[in-house]
Amino acid sequence: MKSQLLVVAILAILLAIVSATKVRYDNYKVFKIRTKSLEQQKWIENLAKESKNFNLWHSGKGEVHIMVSPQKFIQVQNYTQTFNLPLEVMVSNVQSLIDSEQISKATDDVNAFGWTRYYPLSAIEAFLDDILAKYPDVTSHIDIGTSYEGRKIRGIKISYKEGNPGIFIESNIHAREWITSATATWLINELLTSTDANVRKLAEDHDWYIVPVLNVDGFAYTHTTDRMWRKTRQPVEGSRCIGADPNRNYNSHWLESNGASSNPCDETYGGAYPFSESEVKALADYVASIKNRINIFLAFHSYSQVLLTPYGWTKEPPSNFDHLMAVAKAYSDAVLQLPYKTKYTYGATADVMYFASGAANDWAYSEQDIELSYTIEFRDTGRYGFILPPIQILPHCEDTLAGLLALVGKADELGYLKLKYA
Ligand code: 0X9
Ligand code: ZN
Ligand code: ZN
Repeated sequence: MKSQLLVVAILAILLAIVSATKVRYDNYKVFKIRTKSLEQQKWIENLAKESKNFNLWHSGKGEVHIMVSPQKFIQVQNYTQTFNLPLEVMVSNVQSLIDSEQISKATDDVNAFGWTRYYPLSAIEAFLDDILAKYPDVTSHIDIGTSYEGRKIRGIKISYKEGNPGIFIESNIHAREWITSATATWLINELLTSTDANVRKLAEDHDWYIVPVLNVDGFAYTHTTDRMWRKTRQPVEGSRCIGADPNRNYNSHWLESNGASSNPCDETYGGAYPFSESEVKALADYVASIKNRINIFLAFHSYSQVLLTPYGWTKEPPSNFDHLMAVAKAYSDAVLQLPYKTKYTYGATADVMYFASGAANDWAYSEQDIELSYTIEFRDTGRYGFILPPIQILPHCEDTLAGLLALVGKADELGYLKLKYA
């Protein structure tokens, strides 16, 4: 009996040690490299596939951001020197960024949800419960489903009346993109509490379906273990690597045009088959069940400050590309009006960024007939990247609200908010 207790105690201690061990990024740098050709962009992307020492933060036309361990600085420098590519240090020590992101934790109360810091999943869930209890007449809980590790994926519907057009927001599908769920929760609160006439109309004349954290397992993991985790947490059969890129796992031109990887160790691994990730499957099933009620689909991501239209898997423009661009322009113009002067660009994913197949917004557009469908990459453009300082959360949320007001206004003007169901 005694020895059994001892075993349990030892196991508990071991577990505590394992879970307390956080991945550290001491002296890791993020380099901004200006590339002159697609070949060079690809070379750096390929380098990033060796995931221990490299991690791709951003890749776009003419510019790649790559996180590099100190041992590999020389390799990157050699390459950029050989091809005479401008190299800039964007982040000089990733760990100190992560550390300063945590500082506000000490001073702020987890339970007083105030958007002055980033909160763990439990606090976000408590926030949702609070909102549901406070506004029972206009909010309802959406049970999206269950994650691989058994967490609940929660959503909220805000509806003030019958017969509204619908807006669906998928957020934090990529685990490390914390600003997305901070924004989604802020938006929920704003739609319910704002007294601004324009915001009241935005809130009350549309049905809102918001999933603040879709990749719940990955999100939890970024809090407990590895701040830079992107994928899901489902082990891959026959591989030592864990997780798939959930934004390559939707059943829409899955794994086509090199827009995703079939290597489980890659950051853009598309999964073993479409919808192999339970979080993605759950979201897709839910959206499919209400697709007639959805006029606009938005996927919240970071970073780069860009609105991405379909498609990600082909450079062929979608049929209503002009409208998609006009609506994106409205968002961008409105954000630029604010004192923060945040610049959002816009364009088709495959054009302005890279090929991405099996992504949520393409799936919503092509397979669910939701004709206004965007990936929005939030702040910033690389100064802090994924580790956007908490002090920027509220200003960024204001940006987003101004953008959404304009986006929805333009969508209405162009006739996209008509009811699709009788
Ligand atoms: O690569 C992605 O999944 C998104 N960028 S991120 O840096 N947040 O990972 C962009 C996806 C855009 N996809 C389509 N419009 N198809
Ligand atoms: Zn296809
Ligand atoms: Zn993302």
